[in-house]
Amino acid sequence: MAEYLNLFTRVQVRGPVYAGVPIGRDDQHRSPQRGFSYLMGKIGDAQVGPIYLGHLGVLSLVFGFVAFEIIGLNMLASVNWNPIQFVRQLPWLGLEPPSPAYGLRFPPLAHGGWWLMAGFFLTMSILLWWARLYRRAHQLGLGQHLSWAFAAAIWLYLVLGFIRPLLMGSWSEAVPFGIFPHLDWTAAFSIRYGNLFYNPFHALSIAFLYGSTLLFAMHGATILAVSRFGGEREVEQAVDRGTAAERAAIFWRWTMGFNATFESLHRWAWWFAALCPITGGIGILLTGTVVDNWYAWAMDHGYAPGYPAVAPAITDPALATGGTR
Ligand code: 07D
Ligand code: 07D
Repeated sequence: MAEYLNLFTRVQVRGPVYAGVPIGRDDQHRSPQRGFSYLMGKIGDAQVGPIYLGHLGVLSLVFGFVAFEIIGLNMLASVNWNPIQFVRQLPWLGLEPPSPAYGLRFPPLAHGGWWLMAGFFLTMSILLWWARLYRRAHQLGLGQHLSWAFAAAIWLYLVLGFIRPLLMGSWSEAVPFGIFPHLDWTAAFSIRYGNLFYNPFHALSIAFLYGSTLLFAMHGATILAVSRFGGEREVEQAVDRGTAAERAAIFWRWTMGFNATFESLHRWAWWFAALCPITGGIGILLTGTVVDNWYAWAMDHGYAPGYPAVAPAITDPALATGGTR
């Protein structure tokens, strides 16, 4: 028996190449390429392919490619079509949304029109990919847990780039495309709305983000630790506990008095992961629409301490008129 006392994959299962369960008339969409890769086998299944490319997959890739091209060519144009500068400056290059003057109108291409088009194609690509997940899971008789989890991430993405800008009446509120430009937007957004740390939904989102990493580490470690007793047969152990499940459960009861089950652990993981962007999206949606300054809001609600009476009353700088605006 292979010893499981290590962190790297030791076992590579290799049978004849398996095309997957027959799925009727859609079988033709499976690519003929399939084979084994030793390196892939080190981190996952050694069999690579066949990949299924139905209409949704192909369409999604085409839309994604168009978005990628629009963004890339705009970035290249911004360095005067100089390929060397393009590579050198890539992390700093961006494609910005229209300025506030355009509101929700379609601006000239060079003034945000390209951004709007890229956003449209990227969104179509992501939604088509979602539909692809849904259809593939359905055809294999799986539950829809993956597609709904992905939908949670898409919710945050849509809030950031579409729903909130619509509510604010301006595309200029949306996120630019680009590595550092989107980080600059994130930092500026936090400052503009009075420090996102005081947004309780940002806090919830962080708790689920950190919680996800903790749960993932605990789960991965537990299963590896009991795999020498057959614990990696998780689903079997969920309905018919063996010594692996018992030992894992006792370990956690010993160390923290409570244990998840082989089944419930996966529900914990699913909800922590999904709630991260779900709560995050709520937090972003409220920002600027319902709450203008999270720090002022937090002081009003006893979530942050108010300034002592010696200091002048706090006014939201964003509401000031004249020079500061
Ligand atoms: C590991 C799965 C693989 C996915 C990868 C991402 C692209 C972008 C496009 C150059 C965990 C592929 C990257 C397709 C290329 C162009 C135009 C997932 C894994 C490897 N961010 N963000 C990153 C996106 C937002 C923030 C990295 C996307 C919000 C911070 C990468 C979106 C805010 C930091 C990236 C998005 C925000 C990052 C690594 C969409 C608030 C970092 C991502 C569509 C949520 C980190 C330089 C990663 C970094 C980082 C992609 C949205 C904040 C480029 C696609 C607007 C603070 N983000 N992000 O590994 O290193 O994810 O930045 O909404 O520190 Mg971001
Ligand atoms: C981005 C969902 C969309 C992605 C999709 C995937 C492709 C293609 C290609 C594979 C990630 C699209 C895929 C296009 C892939 C290939 C090849 C999910 C996304 C559909 N924050 N913050 C969060 C922390 C601060 C700010 C969430 C920590 C500061 C803003 C998270 C800290 C300021 C926003 C989080 C911190 C600030 C956030 C994101 C610490 C900056 C958001 C959760 C320790 C100065 C977002 C409510 C997530 C949000 C968000 C963590 C600090 C700004 C929990 C740990 C105070 C503007 N922050 N943050 O799932 O939801 O993202 O806020 O300081 O919008 Mg924050």
